Order: sequence, then C-alpha cells, then structure tokens
Amino acid sequence: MIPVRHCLKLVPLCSQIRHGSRMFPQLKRGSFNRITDEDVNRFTGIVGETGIKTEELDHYNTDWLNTVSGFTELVISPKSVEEVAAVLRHCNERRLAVVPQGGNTGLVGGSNPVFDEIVLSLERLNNISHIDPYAGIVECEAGVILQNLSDKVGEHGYTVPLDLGARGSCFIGGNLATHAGGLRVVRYGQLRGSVLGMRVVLPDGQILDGRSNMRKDNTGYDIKQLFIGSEGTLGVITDVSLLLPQSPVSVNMALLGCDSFDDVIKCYRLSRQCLGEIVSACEFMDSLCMTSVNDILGLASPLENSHKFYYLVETSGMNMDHDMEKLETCIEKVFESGCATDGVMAASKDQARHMMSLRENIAPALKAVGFNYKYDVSLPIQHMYSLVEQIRNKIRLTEGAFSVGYGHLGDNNLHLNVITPHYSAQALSLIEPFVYEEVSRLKGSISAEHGMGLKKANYLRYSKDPSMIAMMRSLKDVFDPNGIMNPYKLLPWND
Ligand code: FAD
Ligand code: 2HG
Ligand code: ZN
Repeated sequence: MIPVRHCLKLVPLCSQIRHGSRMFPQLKRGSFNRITDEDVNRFTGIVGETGIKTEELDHYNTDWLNTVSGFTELVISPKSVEEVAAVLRHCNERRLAVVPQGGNTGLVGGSNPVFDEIVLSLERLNNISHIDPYAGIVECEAGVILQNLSDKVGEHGYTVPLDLGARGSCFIGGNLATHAGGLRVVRYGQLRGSVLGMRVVLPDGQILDGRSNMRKDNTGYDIKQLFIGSEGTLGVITDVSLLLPQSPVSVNMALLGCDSFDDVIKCYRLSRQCLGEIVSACEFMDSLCMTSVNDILGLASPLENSHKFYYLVETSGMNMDHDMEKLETCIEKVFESGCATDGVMAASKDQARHMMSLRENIAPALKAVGFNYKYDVSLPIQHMYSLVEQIRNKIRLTEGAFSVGYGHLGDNNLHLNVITPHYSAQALSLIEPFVYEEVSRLKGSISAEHGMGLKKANYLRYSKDPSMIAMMRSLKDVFDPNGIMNPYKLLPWND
C-alpha cells in the first residue's frame, strides 16, 4: 500500500489529459459535416454575438477531471427555448454534431466534445421563473446552478431534493440529464420522482412541452422520464418543475470510526432502525479517503485516532430536542453493540458542515494527486468493499498506484477510485473489464449515478440485456435519426 502522502504531488495538466479520441484510438469521427463560416453566421443570427464563443474554449473542451478533451471551435449559448430550437434545427439540417453542456462537472467524459462537436452551453438559460410557496414547487430553466436554486427556494422554507459536492458548479439541467444521485437520495428518493414537468427540444427543433405542476397525472406515457438520464443523447432539456421538500429546522451529524466494513454495515443498520424518518445521509469512506482529505486539503478529522473505516450519518428534522435525543440514543446503541470504536457528534452547524466536507472533498483531494480511474457502481451492500480489496490486490505492483472506496452506503452506491501518478494503460487493463465483470456477476449496476458518458459507453452490456440496448437504440433513432446529439456517448460505439 502506498500511503497517500507519498503521492502528494501535482502532475502537470498536459500529461494528464487524454483526448477522447486518443484514449480510444479505435474511435473514429462520425460522418458529420464540419462547421463553416456560413454556419457561424447563421448561429450568430440566432443567438447574437454574445451567445457565440470561438476562442478560449479550453474550459468547454476539457472535463472536470482533466482526463478527456476534445477540440471544438464553437460554443453556442442560447438565451431562450426558441433559440435552442433554432440552433438545433440548423445543426440537424446541416448534420453538425452537438454536445449539450451544463456545469461541465460530469465524471464520465459525457459533457465534452470528443472531436469537433459544437458545444451547446445552457449557461445563459438560468432563470428561476416561479416558486409556488403553497404547493412547494419551483419552475426554472436548465442552466440554473444547483446552489443558486437551493439558496432561492431556501428563502421560501424549501430545499431541493438533491444535493451533491458539485452544487456550486453543476446545473439542474445537467443533474436531470445524468439523473444525479448524491447525498440525499436516502431521504428524498431518486431525482426523477420529484420532477413534475419538463420542456425539451428535439434535434429537429421540435419543442416537446411537457411542463406541468401537477403531482398526479395519469394521462399516458411519461415521456419526460426518457430524457432524465439520457445524457444529452436525445434532446436538450430547457425547463423543469420540481417538487420541493420543506427545509429541515434541525440538522445533526455523527461521525463514527469502525474496524471493519462489516461493522460499518452494522452501524448503518442500527442507525436506520433508531433514526427512522429523520435520516438524511448515510455515507462511508475508508482510511485512505480520510488521509487524502486530511493531507491534501488540510481538512482535519474530528476523531483523535485513525480508523480503517468511517461512517457518517446525518439527520434532518423539525425538532432539535427530539432529533438530538434520537441521535444520542442511536450512538449509545452503536457503542453498546461494539460496531464502532470511536465517534463524535457535531455540536454546531459549523461542525456538521465540516464533517460533511470531509466526505464531499474526497473527489477533489484525489484529483489533485494523479490520474483518477473512477468506478461508480451499485452492489449488494455486503459485497461493496470486497470489490475495492480485489482491485487493490490487482494493482499492488503498479508503481505509485492506490485505490480507495467510499460512497453512499444508504443507496448501495460504491465509489471505487484508483489513482496512478500518470495515466497508465497498463493499470487500466488490470482494472477493466474485471471491475465490470464482477459488478455484472453480482447483479449490480456499472453506473449508479454518474451515467455512462464516453468512458463507460462500451461497457453498457454489463448492466443491460441486449434486448434493452436494442430498444435504447430504437428510441435514439426515433428522437435523433441523424445521430447528431452527443455522439459516442452512453450507447456503445464499438459494435
Ligand atoms: P455536465 O457535466 O455539463 O453534463 C453531464 C451530461 O449531461 C452530459 O452528457 C451532457 O451532454 C448532458 N447535459 C447537460 N445539460 C443538459 C441539458 N440541459 N439537456 C440535455 N443534456 C444535458 N454526481 C452524482 O450523481 N452524485 C454525486 O454525489 C456527485 N458528486 C460530485 C462531486 C464532484 C466534486 C464532482 C466534480 C462531480 C460530482 N458528480 C456527482 C457528477 C456531476 O456533478 C453530476 O453528474 C452532475 O449532475 C452533472 O451536472 P452538470 O450540469 O455539470 O452537467
Ligand atoms: C461523490 O459522491 C461523487 O463524492 C464523486 O459522486 C465520486 O468521484 C467519485 O468517485
Ligand atoms: Zn456520489
């Protein structure tokens, strides 16, 4: 095992980035047309000079992880649904490939061009149109930053039923397109359950107006659900109505240290039993995750000693005394059962925020150390950590490599990350396809919440039956017969 502190050096960006097409040398550019000056003039006529960018496009071309990069020469930022429709209609007529882009925080190489696809950025479509304080519903455009949405609905006593570490950059439209998970699924369920209505633009410029604020609507096919998790391959999401939970009044947090993953599971089980409806996050991380955030980001652990595993449980409720009492009783039971050997409860909002920041900053800490290979999988809870151990064993002879496991325990969602000082095809071949074969064997999912993007597209068969992949292709042909929407993503391109 290489202790994280030995890997603490920032690798120059240029040695990290793999052009999408170089990472997959067998991937060939589709038979799309190339952009001409006439096209740019046409787009400028639709969105105006301020909606067109042709220079300083690195941010749009490269992913958050600095692992994939394309070379678009054109970014278009429409300001209305009609502009999105006119832009897409022209792209479709001219067979110009398009990548919709939100906050560009995706972790699977889905939001960037692979070759020279046009980036259609939602950044200027960022209006929060209406908040209904009685029904608890927000209507907004796809380009609203999650944090801004959360702050705005917070002013009315509501919260967004989705929260994730990228909240300051990701857009609600990107969250819908990836069907993001995050920290609150255990409490509010998957995002798709909170979506009341959506407006989407198809590649031929048709506007599918499925806006609605009704909780109940049994009038036939629920078309919006097809676009949730479609990763920009079917159309562009422009507007959404979301049902909002009431903001909690009391938020409490406890961090426990455990000797084994079995003990973490026992703590989890006990916490669900004792805390019931007030549980709002159940997260875990291993010791290397904790060392990473401590050493790399300087965030201190509130526990005196280090432990093999950590379990973080958060409660959100409406009565501080009641919630506190429940959490205290829960922690007592945990210690009586012996499944945790150490623990702290947050005594203030700041302490609670600090505890959660330890968990949320694992991804940024690991990014700073080297090249990240990310596996975001669903597994039966008892098998979640054995996969990390198997991978650790496989990469043990690779210089400077280490692996960590953390994730959303309450959703059976493991984040297995492998880090090497630089990109290594040899390390990759030790991990893939083994990791997908194992997940498939255990009947898990090879993408729990991040989506398929470019990086996972060719592995879809490990989680989907051929009959389902064929149906997905048929649907793609219905909505996007020219295949201009986010090519090379989500659906396998190697068959
Ligand atoms: P982008 O990255 O810009 O795009 C993602 C995909 O959606 C692309 O395929 C893109 O083409 C498509 N897309 C974007 N907008 C639209 C649109 N309006 N219409 C159609 N298609 C569109 N994810 C989780 O699920 N849970 C987490 O806990 C989590 N934590 C994270 C923490 C960090 C620090 C980081 C960097 C990322 C994290 N992510 C997490 C991943 C990422 O933030 C989510 O996938 C997020 O939903 C992406 O939103 P975005 O606006 O950045 O979309
Ligand atoms: C999280 O839960 C995110 O922190 C990122 O989903 C996970 O980077 C990862 O592997
Ligand atoms: Zn996650």
